[in-house]
Amino acid sequence: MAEPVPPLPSGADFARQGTPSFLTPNANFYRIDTALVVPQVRAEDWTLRVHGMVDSELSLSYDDIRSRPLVERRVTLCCVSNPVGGPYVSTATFVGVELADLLEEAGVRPGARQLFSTSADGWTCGTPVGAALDRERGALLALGMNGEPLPLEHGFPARMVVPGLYGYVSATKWVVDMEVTTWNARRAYWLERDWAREAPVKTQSRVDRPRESATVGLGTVTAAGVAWAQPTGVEAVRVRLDDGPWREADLAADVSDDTWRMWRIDLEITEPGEHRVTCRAVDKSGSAQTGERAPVLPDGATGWHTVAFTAR
Ligand SMILES: Nc1nc2c(c(=O)[nH]1)N[C@H]1C(S)=C(S)[C@@H](COP(=O)(O)O)O[C@H]1N2
Ligand SMILES: [Mo]
Repeated sequence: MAEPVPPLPSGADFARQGTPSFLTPNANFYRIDTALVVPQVRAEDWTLRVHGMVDSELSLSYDDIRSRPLVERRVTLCCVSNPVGGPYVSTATFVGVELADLLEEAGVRPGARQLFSTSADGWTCGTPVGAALDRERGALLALGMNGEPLPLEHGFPARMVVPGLYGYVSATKWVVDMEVTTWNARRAYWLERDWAREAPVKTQSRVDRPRESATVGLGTVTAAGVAWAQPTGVEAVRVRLDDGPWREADLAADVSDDTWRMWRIDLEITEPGEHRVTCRAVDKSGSAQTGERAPVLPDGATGWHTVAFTAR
C-alpha cells in the first residue's frame, strides 16, 4: 500500500464553469513522445539499471520496485512545447518510489551533475542531479497514475516524474537506464535539437472560458481557466476585460504547489461587439507571470493568454 495523498478537497476545480477537471483522466492526459509506435514493455522483462558516478550500481526488477515503500503525489506535468494558451498540461496522482531513495541507495558521487535517463525506445533525457535528489521537490519513479498502473502511452512499466521541470528534462517514460554523470559526458535527445539544458516550468495561466471566438449574451459572463507555477504554487490570478483594470479572480481550493490551480471571475459585459479577456498569474514567491512574449524554443513560452469573443 502506498502512503496516500490527502483526499482531493471539494472545489478543487471550476469544471462547471469550463475549466478542466482537477485530475485529468488518463485517457485525456496530454501525450508527447517521439516514438511512432508506443513501446510495449512487459513488467516481467523490465529492469532499471542505475549506474555511472555511484558507489554501487543497482539493477531493479518491477517486483523490486513494487515491494518498496510507495508514495502518492499529485503533480501537474507540462510540455516545454506548449504555446501560451495551449493544451499540453495535465494533472494526475502518481504513485511510485522516491527517486531520492534509489539514488541515495546507489550513492551519488561528488561531482555528479546530470541524471541521464534512457527509455526502452532509446529516447534520452538529462535531469539536474540536484533536482532528482531534492526531497522537498519529491521526484518519483512512478509506476501508476490515477489509481491504475501507468497506461502504455504514459510509460508502463515505469517513468520519471519531477515536479517543476518540463517533461523533456524530467519525465522519461518506459525508463530502463539511469546514468549518474556530468553535463559534458552525455547530451540528451532534445539538447541535440537546440532545446535548453535547464528547463524549469515557467508560470503560466490560460483562459478556458469563454472560448476563442465564442458568442455570449450581454450581462454577467463567467470567465474561468487554470494557472500553474509548480513547484512554487499559484498565489493569485488577475483578469482583465478589454483594456479595463486588472481584477482578482476567485481561486479554487489550494491542492498542492506542484499542481495547477483553477480560477474564475464574473465579468459584466454591457457593450455588444468584440471583447477580449486576458489572465496572468502570480506565484507564491510573489513573482508575476511575465507578459513578455517568448516562443516555446528553447525553454518554454511566456506571455499572457488572451481570448477574443463576441457579446450580443
Ligand atoms: N521515452 C520518452 N519519454 C518522454 C518523452 C518521449 O518522447 N519519449 N517525451 C517527454 C516529454 S517532451 C514530455 S512533455 C512528457 C510527456 O509525458 P506524457 O506523454 O505522459 O504526458 O514525457 C517526456 N518523456
Ligand atoms: Mo515536452
